[in-house]
Amino acid sequence: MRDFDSDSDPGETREWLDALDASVRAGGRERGLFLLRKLEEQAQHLGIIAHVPYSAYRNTIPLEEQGAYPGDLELEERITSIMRWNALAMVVRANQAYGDLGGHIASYASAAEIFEVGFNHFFHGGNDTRGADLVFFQPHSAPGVYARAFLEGRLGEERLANYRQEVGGNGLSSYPHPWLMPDFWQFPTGSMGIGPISAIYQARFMRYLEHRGIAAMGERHVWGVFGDGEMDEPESVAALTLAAREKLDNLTFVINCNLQRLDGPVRGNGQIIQELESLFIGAGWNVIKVLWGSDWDALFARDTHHVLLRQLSATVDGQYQTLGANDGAYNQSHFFDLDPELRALVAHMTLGEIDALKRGGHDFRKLYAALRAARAHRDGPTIVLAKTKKGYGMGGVGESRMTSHQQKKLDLDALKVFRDRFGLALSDDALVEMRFHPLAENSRESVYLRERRAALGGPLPMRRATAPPVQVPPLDRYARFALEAAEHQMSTTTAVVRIISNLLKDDALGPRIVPIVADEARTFGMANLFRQIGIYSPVGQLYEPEDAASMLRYREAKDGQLLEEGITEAGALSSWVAAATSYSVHGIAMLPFYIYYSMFGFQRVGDLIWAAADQRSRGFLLGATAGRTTLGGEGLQHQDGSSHVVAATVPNCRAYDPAFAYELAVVVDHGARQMVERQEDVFYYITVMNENYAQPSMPQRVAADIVRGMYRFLTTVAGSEPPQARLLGSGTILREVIAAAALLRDDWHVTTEVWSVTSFSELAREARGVERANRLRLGDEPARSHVEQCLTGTAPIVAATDYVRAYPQLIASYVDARFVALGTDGFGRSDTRAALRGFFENDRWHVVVATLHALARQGDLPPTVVAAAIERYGIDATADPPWDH
Ligand SMILES: Cc1ncc(C[n+]2csc(CCOP(=O)(O)OP(=O)(O)O)c2C)c(N)n1
Repeated sequence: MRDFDSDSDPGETREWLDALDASVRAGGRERGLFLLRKLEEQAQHLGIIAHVPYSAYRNTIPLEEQGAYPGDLELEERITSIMRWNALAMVVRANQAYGDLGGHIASYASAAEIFEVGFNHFFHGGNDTRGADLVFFQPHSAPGVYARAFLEGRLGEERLANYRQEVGGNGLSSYPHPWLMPDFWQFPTGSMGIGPISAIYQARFMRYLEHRGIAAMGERHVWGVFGDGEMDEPESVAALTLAAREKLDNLTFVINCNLQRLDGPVRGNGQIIQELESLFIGAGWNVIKVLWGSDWDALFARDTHHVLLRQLSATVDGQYQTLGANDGAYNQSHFFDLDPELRALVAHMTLGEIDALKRGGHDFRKLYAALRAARAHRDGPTIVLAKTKKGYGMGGVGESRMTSHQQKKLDLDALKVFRDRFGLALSDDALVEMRFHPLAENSRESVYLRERRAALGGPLPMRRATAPPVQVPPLDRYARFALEAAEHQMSTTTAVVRIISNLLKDDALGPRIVPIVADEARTFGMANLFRQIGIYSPVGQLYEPEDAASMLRYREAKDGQLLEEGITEAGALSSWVAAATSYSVHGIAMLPFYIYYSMFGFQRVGDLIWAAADQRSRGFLLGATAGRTTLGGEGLQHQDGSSHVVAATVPNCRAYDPAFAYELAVVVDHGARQMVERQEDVFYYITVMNENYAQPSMPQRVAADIVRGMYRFLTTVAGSEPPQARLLGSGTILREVIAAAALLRDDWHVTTEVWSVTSFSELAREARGVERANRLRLGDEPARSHVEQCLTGTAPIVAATDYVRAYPQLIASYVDARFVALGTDGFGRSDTRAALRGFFENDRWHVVVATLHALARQGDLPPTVVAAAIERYGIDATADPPWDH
C-alpha cells in the first residue's frame, strides 16, 4: 500500500489545493471538474496512474527498448514490394479476364508488412527438432500468401494465373481452404470469427496434449492475423478469457487495424484500437500497440507537452481514414495546423515528408519489436494491435478510400503510380499485360528468401496429413452389452456413454479419445467419467470439491482427459476441431466425441461445423436428447427437428439416427475404423436419445446394412399375400412404426415390412451417385442403389421420423412406389412424448392412417377404411396442421 498521508512537500500540496479552490470559486464546479480531468489525462501520459483500461495513443514499446532489426531491411522491403505487385496482379488479371471472379487487393496491401515480418522472422515451418507453428491468415489476404509461395518457388506462374479458377483442378482457392488445397492451407478462416476462436482452442489443445503426456510442443506457437472489423464477430471474442485464464503464452494475435471493414470505417466515431486494447486488457491479455512508424520517433521525442499525443488521442478513426486518403498538404492543414505547438513541431518538414509519415503496421522495425516481445511474453497470450492503412500504396484508387475493399481493377495510370510508389522494375508493357514479377534463381532476393525460410524450418503454410494409424479394438470387446442387449432397458445416450467409457479403457485407442461436453455431462449420464478420466485443467484442482467423498466426485486434473468447456457450444466445437485435426496439425490421431444437445449443434454452430468439414476433421459429433419429441418437457428452443437435414448438406459428414444400441455400436465402430485406422477424411454425426426403452439384440447379418442406412427389421404377416406396404422408421420413431405394423396387421389385416432406417442421408448419398452413374454411362448395365434394392415394387412406403419431413424425403425420388413422409414440421413445445407425437402426427396411429390412406388411394383398400381408422383411434381430423400452430 502506498502511503498517501506522508506529504514530502506540504507547501506545494497547499498551492495545488488552493489553486483548485480558487478555480472552482471563479469558474464553478464545471471548471473544477475540467481541471481534474486534465490532470488525470496528464497523469496517464506520465504513466503514474492507469485508471482507464487503455494506454495513450502511441506505441507500447518505447524506442529505447526497440532493439536492432535482425534482417536486411532494404532487401525485405524490395521483396515485399514485389509480393505486393504479384498479389495485385493475380486479382486484377482474374477480374480482367473473367469479370466477376472477385478477390481483394486492399486488405493484403495493408497486411503485407505484418505477414512479411512473420514470414521472415517468426513463423516457424517446423523441422526435425520442432513442429511447425500454427498460423491463421487473414482470409482475403490469401493473394499475398500465394505471391510469397510463388517467389519461394512453391507455386508456378500457371497456378497464380488460375487464381479463383478451381474447377479445372489447378487453380488457387479464393481463401484458405484445406479441402481444396490440402497440401497448402491448414486452417479455414474465410468465415470471419472462426479463425480467432479456432486459434485459441488450437493453442489450448496443444497444452492439453502436453499435459496429458501425449506430445511435447516445445517452442511451437500459434499466430493469428485477423482484421479489426473481424473482431466484431461474437466468435472472435468468445474465448478471450479462456486464453488468459489458461495462460496461453503460446498464442499471439496480430490485429491488422486498418480502421476499415468492407463498407466503411470500423469505428468512424471512435477508436477501434483503444476499444480493442481495453477489451483485451480486461480479458487478461498482454497488449502491444504498434501505431506509429520510425519517422514519428523524432516528433514524439520533441513532444514534451504531449500536444501531439493529445491530438492523436482526440482524432477519431473516420478522420484518420480521411487523413490517410489525403496528401501531406491536407494532413498539414487538417491535423498539424490545428494547434500552434503542433504546427511548430513539424515546421521543419516538407509536405512530402509529412505525406510519407508511416503508420506502425507498415514499419518492419516496429512490427519486429512487437512480435519479438509477444513471443517472449510469459504466462499469457499477447495481442499486437498494428495500425495500418487499407489499400496502402494503392494511391487515389484505393488507399484509405471508402471503396478500397471492393477495388478489383486498376487502370494503367493507377498501376503506374503503384509501380513507382514501390520502385518496381516493371516496363509499361509488363503493366499492361499484368505480368507476374518472378525472382531470378540466384538473385539476392531469392537467396535471402530461401535462407530466411530455411532458418525458420521450411515453407509455410503447409498442411501435413501423416499420422500413424491407431488400432480400434474389436467391436464385441467394447460393445457386447449393445449387441446382445436382450431387451434390456436403456437409452442410446446411455449406450454411447458406455461405449466411450469402454473405449477409454483400451490401451491403444483409449488415450487418444477426447470426450468433450459444454456443460451437460450430468444430463447425459457421464458423471462417472469425472473420476475415471478426470476433467482437464492446466492447474489441476486447487480446491476441495464439495462432493469429495462421492464416487462421482468432480475431479479436475492437469492430465484430465475430459474437456468440460462451460456453456459455449462454439468453444466446445472449436475444441473438437482441434482434436479432430490433431492427426494433421500434430501428426497424432485423436478421436474426439463431443456430446451436446442436438439443437445447439448444426443450428447454433453450423458454420463452425462447416469449417470443420473444410478442415478435414475426423471425429464424432453426438447430438443428444435428439429429435423433436424425445425431449418431452423442454420445448421450442430445445427440440431438434432439423439437424439431420443440415447434416445431410455437409459432404464429408456421415450422419446417422440409430434407434437401437446395437445400430449405434455398429456405426461408432465403422466410423472409428474409417477415421483413425483407415484415416479417411470424414466425420460422424450421430443422434442419441434420452428415452429409455427395451433394446433388442442385434439380428444376424445386418451390420453392413446398418452402415448403408437401412435394413429390414421385421415383417408382420396378416395373410398369405406379399407385403402390401413398407413402413420405414428412423431413430426413436421406429418404435412407433413397429407398433403401427402390429395395428395394421391386427386391426386392418394389412401385411407390412418394417425397415429400420439408420440414415436417410447415407441412403440418399449412395442413391444419387448410382443415379448419376446410370445417367452418364448409358450402355453399362444400370446399377441399383441400396434403397432401390430394399424397396422394389410399388407397394406404398410410409416413412416416419422425429425430424422434419424433408429428412425422409431425401430418398423419395429413388423409389418407384408412392412415398409418404411423416415428421415433426413446426415449432416444438413442451409436453409428454406421447402428446407430442400425437400433435406432430408421427405416432403409431397416424402411421396406420397414413398407410391405409396410401393403400386406399391406389385402390387396394376401400376409401372408407381411412375414416374408420380416424374414428377408431380418436384422431381429431379438424385440428390445424402442427406447423400452423
Ligand atoms: C462471417 C463473415 N461475414 C462477412 C464476410 C464478408 N467479408 C469479407 S472481408 C470483410 C471485411 C473485413 O474487414 P476487416 O476484418 O476489418 O479486414 P480488412 O479487410 O479491413 O483488413 C467482410 C465483411 C465474411 N467473410 N465472413
